[in-house]
Amino acid sequence: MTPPVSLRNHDIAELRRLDVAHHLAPQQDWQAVEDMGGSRIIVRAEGSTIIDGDGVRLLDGMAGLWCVAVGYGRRELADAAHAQMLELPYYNSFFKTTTPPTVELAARLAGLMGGRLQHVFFNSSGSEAIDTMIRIVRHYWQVQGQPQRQVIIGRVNGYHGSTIAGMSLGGMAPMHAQGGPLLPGFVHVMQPYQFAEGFGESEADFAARAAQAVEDAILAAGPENVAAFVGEPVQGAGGVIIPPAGYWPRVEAICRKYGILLVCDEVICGFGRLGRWFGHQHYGIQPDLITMAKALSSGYLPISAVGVADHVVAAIKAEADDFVHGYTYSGHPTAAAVAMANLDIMEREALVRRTAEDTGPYLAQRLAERLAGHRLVGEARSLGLIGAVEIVAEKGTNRRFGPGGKAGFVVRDICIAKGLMVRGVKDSIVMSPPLIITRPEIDFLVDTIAAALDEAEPALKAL
Ligand code: PXG
Repeated sequence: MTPPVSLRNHDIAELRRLDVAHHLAPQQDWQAVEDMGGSRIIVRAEGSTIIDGDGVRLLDGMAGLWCVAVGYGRRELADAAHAQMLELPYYNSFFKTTTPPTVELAARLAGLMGGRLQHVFFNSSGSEAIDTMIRIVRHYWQVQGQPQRQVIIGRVNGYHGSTIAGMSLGGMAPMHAQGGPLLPGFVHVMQPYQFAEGFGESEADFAARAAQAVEDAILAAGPENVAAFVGEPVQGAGGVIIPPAGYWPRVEAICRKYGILLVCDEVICGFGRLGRWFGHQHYGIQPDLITMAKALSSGYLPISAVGVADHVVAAIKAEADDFVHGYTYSGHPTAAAVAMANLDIMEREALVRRTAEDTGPYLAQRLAERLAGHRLVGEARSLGLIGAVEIVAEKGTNRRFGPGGKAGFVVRDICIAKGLMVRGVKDSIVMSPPLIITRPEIDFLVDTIAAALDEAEPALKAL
């Protein structure tokens, strides 16, 4: 056991009391937090390891919340923020002014996106990026003289943030149930989740069927009314849904056939997660817009962006009027400076190539060796450094323990008790570790999930 680290005089018991009394945590059951006596307080982190107030060390199999690509404790990022704050902590980009890091980051992202995606609009969060993307899409069709194109197609179980627009576009049933009425104009099609919805079907047939759902939705709405299709290259929060081969090229072709904008939400897949700078590059498709956040700054400061293709920007410029949208912190210089330093690290340490050629394949190999054959595992899948383990009641089927989609949470809690932070999503365990994760840490991650599954079996049978 590693000895407890310095607690820097945090009074953890008092913090937990105050947490219950005053802090409303996002996407949580506040009563459940109170019943457990307050949240676990994370006080420190280094590399791929987080450390809580009791000195317990956990391997962070989620990179924070899918974001801390370069790992924790990077002095370089703190130095970048420090230097920029002293020079110019903030200035806006609203009135024909802007700041050096803002422009430098836009140009750098244009280089990483490549192709037609040469323009960048900044925001602070993924949800804000989604709102910006919707505003640009709508404005684009207005200036194109087709203002009736208002329908935006998303997917069931897609996640696009928690603002009203983001959750309306997203397909999270619990969010829809609480957050209604949804904004009008959003339609949801089936997700390309073969394990749950195409079990036993050939991959090619399932890819064709899932893509056909997009075309059917376009035809149902009337192609002349459809503005865009939006999807995560790999659905993250929905449970790491890796689409079957052929799905994305088909969806792209369908969008082109009807002249509909193709949007990839790269908030999780962007910046190396799938082994390329952006997820759409892995699938060989060319979206008209992309959204990005999270690993853009490795979560050290909030910043997000929308990448926009030349032809979309050209159409809006031709209108010669203000695009009346933007946030106080759009292009925040300190956040942009930290993002630049973060990209410096990613490039210097070749984290994208390492994910594609070393750690990503190694994770896939370890999942195959250690988990795919486990009697409680229906499927263990990964792409780059994102993965999921499907928990099943009967090997060789996709039959679950109980109807409530709770198996993932049972196994997750045991993983945490064993020193591994992962997420449960319904009946699966999902992982998205920092891109700096090492092979021994990948071994620990996979071995811990296997041990947790063994230990969970009685509790799973009781579900
Ligand atoms: N798009 C995608 C694809 C996301 O994953 C957002 C947009 C919204 O980003 P912000 O920065 O506004 O949160 C996200 C965020 C989970 C979980 O439970 C995932 C996210 C956020 C919160 C929880 O896995 N992703």
